[in-house]
Amino acid sequence: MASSKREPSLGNEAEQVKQDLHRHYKYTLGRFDSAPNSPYMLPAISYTVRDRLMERWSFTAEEEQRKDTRKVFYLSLEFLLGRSLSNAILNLDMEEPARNALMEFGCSLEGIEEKEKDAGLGNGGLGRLAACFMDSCASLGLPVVGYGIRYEYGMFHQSLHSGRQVEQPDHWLIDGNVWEIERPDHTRTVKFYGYTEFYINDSGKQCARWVGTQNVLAVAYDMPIPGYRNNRVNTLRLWKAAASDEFNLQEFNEGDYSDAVAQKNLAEQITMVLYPNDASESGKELRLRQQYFLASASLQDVIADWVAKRGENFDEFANYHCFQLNDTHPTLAVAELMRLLMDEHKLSWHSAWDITKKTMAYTNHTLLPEALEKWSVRLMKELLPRLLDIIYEVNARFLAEVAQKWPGDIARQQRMSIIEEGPEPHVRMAYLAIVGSFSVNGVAGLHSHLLTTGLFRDFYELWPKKFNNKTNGVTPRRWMAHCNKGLSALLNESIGEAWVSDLSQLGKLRAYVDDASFCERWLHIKRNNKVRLSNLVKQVCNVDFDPEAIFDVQVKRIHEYKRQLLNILHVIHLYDRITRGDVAGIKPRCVLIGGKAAPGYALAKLIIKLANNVAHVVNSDSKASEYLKLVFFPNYRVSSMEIICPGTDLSEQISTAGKEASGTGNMKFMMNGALTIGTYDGANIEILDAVGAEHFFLFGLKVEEIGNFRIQNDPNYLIEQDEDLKRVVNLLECGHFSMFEPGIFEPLIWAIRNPSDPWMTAADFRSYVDSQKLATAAFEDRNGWCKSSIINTASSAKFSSDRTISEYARDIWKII
Ligand code: 26Q
Repeated sequence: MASSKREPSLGNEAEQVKQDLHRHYKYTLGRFDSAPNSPYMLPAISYTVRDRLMERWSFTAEEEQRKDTRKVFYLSLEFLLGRSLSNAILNLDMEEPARNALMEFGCSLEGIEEKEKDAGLGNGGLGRLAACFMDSCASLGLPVVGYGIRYEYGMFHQSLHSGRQVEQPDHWLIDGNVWEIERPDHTRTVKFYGYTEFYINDSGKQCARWVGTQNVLAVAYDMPIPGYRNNRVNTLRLWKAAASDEFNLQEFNEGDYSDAVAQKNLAEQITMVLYPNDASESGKELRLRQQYFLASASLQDVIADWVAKRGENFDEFANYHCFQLNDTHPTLAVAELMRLLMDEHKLSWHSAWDITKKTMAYTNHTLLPEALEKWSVRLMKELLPRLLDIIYEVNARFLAEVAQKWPGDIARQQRMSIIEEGPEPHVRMAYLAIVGSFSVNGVAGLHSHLLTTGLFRDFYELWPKKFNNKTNGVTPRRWMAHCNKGLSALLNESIGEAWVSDLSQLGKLRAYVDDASFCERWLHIKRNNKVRLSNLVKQVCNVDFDPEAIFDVQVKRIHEYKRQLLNILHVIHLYDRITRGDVAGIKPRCVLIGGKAAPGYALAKLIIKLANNVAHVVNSDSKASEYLKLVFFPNYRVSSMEIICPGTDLSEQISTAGKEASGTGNMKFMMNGALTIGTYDGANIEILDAVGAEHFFLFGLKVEEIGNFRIQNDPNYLIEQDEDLKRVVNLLECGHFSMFEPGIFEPLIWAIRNPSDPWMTAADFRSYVDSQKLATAAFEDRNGWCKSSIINTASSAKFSSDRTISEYARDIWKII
């Protein structure tokens, strides 16, 4: 483990921690009582922990200054951090002293920790991946800085009204945020609108500058990212938009006060809210402003740092910097770096392009062609005219290269052009990212393969060496050590404590699979975690989950391709069998579904409504509820996953093959000893490979099979042929789950019956139900299941984000 040499003076001695807690409560927060329920205990303990972070943070900063090494900048519109206190306590090894100090106030550590609001600055997988990566970079001692946006409102709060999703604002900063430090001295100015002016400089060279702009300030807020017990603290810098005084003053002098205020609002809107779409929502100007705001502020920040140290000499710049683009969202960085280097720092096109191509790296997270980002040329011309000039020039030079390689192949030039021509021309952001980067990676083996053979095939033919795979991972600190204390204790005792920062140690667990007393303890821990989850389900859904039943869980964003609908069809099928009295082989099962739908995604919202209606019918049927429970768990977020994944037996990873780029929830469940029921898709394939087919419930069509199947696929025929499916669809059609709102599920029925069903719901139904039967039977064999559970955890080493980050660091970033 990489560690900083200097020893921090602020220690974890019980007495010192107690004193600090008292001091912060009284002097920092001005509280003179000591009520156990005081809302100020959370900030008081947070400040106490933060003091210890601060010292290590300053060491890391000092070391970085001194060492002057190559650095990586992870650019992402999303960092889905969740809670910080419990994470900092774990990574700083402060659990005991923190617990004891709080006890003096009559508080429990867990009770205080769960009062912290999640930092929900992301939609789902991509945002949480960025957070796991930050944890791994700090834990591996790597010089990586995260750059993102400090949204005033994070991912919306989901509540349910009559079973329908209602979005409410997530004002996560309302009680203040102990985990950020404002750095007004790092404020940057970001330009919008205006026009390009060409001029001849003193040495007679033609230059361009962007003038007549409206400027917005970017104010830096830094969040500490502690490494795991290595005295290192990295930085996540989040930008907040503020109006520039200069602009206000000008308006004010012209006597238009209200216009000035309106302008201020317009500026501050930029970082007001996270867009809650996890597939691209096209065309929203504010979203484009967010993207440019992040790209420009971050690059200016990095360049200012360089100039302060090295002056205006950029010869070595590319050797010292690498920018990792988290999907296309920050891709304007390609054009912005060109602009800054040419217009502001007077480099030639040639030198600027050389630097850009050597420093930018792009990660793709989607295979859905409709989710590839595009921005209209018209909008870009208005908002970012100088960047559009640059994009056109990049494209012209790129197409010349294409023409040289494939002379006369006009179709190919059109296909590969960064500009999609048509009545309304668009900029294809993924193409800009590929052309401007030295590395393009997918996030799981299959995904990377499908990128080079499908979506980006032309580019792969041109530059095969640019393309690579980096299979995702998740941090074992949050997703095992923190969220599963029972399992952690057992692991520490049996295989030692090193696994937390070296997950390959988990392999040693295989030696215990036939150890009966170990198995008993394993099952006991799982049972405790299931009781904890049952209590949560009781509290938020008022439904009783029996910890003896199999806990069958699907939590993730609601999407057609993720096929929550298929899961619900299976529940309906079980319900149908039980109510008909056909209970042979049916065993108690508790099904939990959770996740948010994009506010504008009607069908996804209808799936939530169906889950709730089916839940209501099943849970209130005396016969069915003996065997079967279903809940739709509201407001699924990072902190709920921390309780859900340790309590899960069966992890649902049932996307249509070829659609889920990787998945990361699948990895969290596996680490915590759940078995997967899943398709041959994304990282499931690698999970299956690691764990072995006997410990995984594989079902469904594979990518290669889907292509052929689609041609002759007729869901209506399949429904006719399959008695079980027919009955399920009949129950839906006869309004059994929509008694009071007849017909509301028509669009979902149509989706199942749709002859061109893109999600293969009917096609995979039979094999899904059969696979579920196998899972039920397997669960009945308590010891066999326990063995599989242990083997799942034991085989999960590959899915540590430490492994993923080591690969990025070695292959792309070249920093180890
Ligand atoms: C884009 C433009 C405008 C508005 C919103 C967006 C937008 C926002 C978020 C588009 C996509 C996202 C998020 C995508 C995402 O989370 N993808 C998931 O990434 C995971 C990490 O690599 C993978 O494991 C999942 O398979 C993938 O779905």
